[in-house]
Amino acid sequence: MPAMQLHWDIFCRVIDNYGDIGVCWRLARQLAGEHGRQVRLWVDDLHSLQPLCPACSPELPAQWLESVDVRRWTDDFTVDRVGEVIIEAFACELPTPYLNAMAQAVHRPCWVNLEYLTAESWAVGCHGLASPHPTLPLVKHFFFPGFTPSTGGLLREADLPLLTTATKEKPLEISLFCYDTAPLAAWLSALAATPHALCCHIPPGQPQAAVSALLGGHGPWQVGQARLQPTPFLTIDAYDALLRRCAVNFVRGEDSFVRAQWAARPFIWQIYRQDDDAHLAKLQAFLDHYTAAAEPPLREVVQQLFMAWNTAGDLVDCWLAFIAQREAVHQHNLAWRSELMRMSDLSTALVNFCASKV
Ligand code: TRH
Repeated sequence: MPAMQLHWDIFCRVIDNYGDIGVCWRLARQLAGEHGRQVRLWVDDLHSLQPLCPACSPELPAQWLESVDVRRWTDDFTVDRVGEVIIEAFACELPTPYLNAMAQAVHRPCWVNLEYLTAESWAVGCHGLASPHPTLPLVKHFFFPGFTPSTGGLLREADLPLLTTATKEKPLEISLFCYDTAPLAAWLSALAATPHALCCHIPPGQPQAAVSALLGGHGPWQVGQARLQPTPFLTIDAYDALLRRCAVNFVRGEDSFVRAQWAARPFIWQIYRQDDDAHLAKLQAFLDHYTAAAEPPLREVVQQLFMAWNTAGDLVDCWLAFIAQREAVHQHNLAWRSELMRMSDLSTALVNFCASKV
C-alpha cells in the first residue's frame, strides 16, 4: 500500500469573481475534513475568500480556517517545505522557487493541474494525461472534473444534505446569481407576465448592479407579482442552503452551477463567456448530457430557456413554460442528481488518482 500523501499544497490565483476560490476552498476543506490531509491553501487574493468565509482576514499571511492552513500567496514567495501533492488550480502557474524545490525533493511530489469543468467529450480523453516539464525532472498530470465516471467527477461532500426544503406556500422563492450580460430586461418582462407571486433574491455585485441599471435605485423592486429583494452575499454554506430552499435558482460560472445540481431544484445556468463563443459548445455539451433522459417536451423547455438566457434569445415564452413545468424539472433533477452521485466525488477521485502516481 502506498504511503499516505499527507501534505497537500493547493495554489489558487483568483482571475475574477468567486469561482476559482469557491472551488479551491471547497476542495481544501474536504481534503482536510474528510480525508485527514494537512492542507495549505495558497491564495493570491484573500479578499475573494472573505465573503464566502467571513472568518478569513485577507491581510494575514497565515491563518487556520476550518482545519485548512490558509496562506497569502505573494510575489516574494519563499519555500519552507514541499507537499507530497501539489494542486495547481486552473493552470495558475506555480511560483518558480517552489517548482525548483519540487524538482529537488527526495521523493518526487505528485503534481496535478485541476482543470475547469466541462461536459465536452474531449475532456474525457485528456483526463489524467501526463505532461513532462520541459526542463525540470517533473511531470504534471491534468485532472478534469466532469459528469461521467471516466472524468474526475464533481466536488461533493460526504454529508451533502439531500433534502430540498422549498416552501410550498406563496410566494415562490427565486435566487438570481448571474453576470451583468444576462438578458435581464427580457426576464423582467417575463416576470411581469408570470402568474405567481415571486420573491427574487438578488445578491450584490453584478446581479444587483444589473437590476439597478434597469429599474433604478437600490431596491427592493416590484415587477408584476414579483418582488426583487437585494440580499447580502451569503457564506458558502448559507448559499448552498438558499439553493436548496428556492423554487428556481439562476446560477453561473462553475461552482454555483454544480451546487444547483446538488440542490436539485430547477436551475438555469449562465455560463462564463469565452472568446469566439466557445462557451456555447460547452453549454450544449452539458445540455445534451443533462437532458438526455428527459421526455422530449421537457428537454425542449429546459434547453430553450438555457439557450435564451445565454444568447439573449426570446425569453418570455421559455420562462413561462419553464415555470409551469417546474415540478417536472425538479423530478428530472432528482434523477440527474442520483445519476451523478453514483460517481466518486472529486476529492476522493483526486486522492486515489494521486496515490496511484506514487
Ligand atoms: O463567481 P463566478 O462567476 O466564478 C467563476 C469565475 O469567474 C472564474 O474565473 C471562472 O472561470 C468560473 O466562474 C467559470 O461563479 P461561480 O463559479 O459559481 O462562483 C461563485 C462562488 O460564490 C460559489 O462558490 C458560490 C459562492 N457564493 C456564495 O458563497 N455566496 C453567495 O451569496 C453567492 C451569490 C455565491
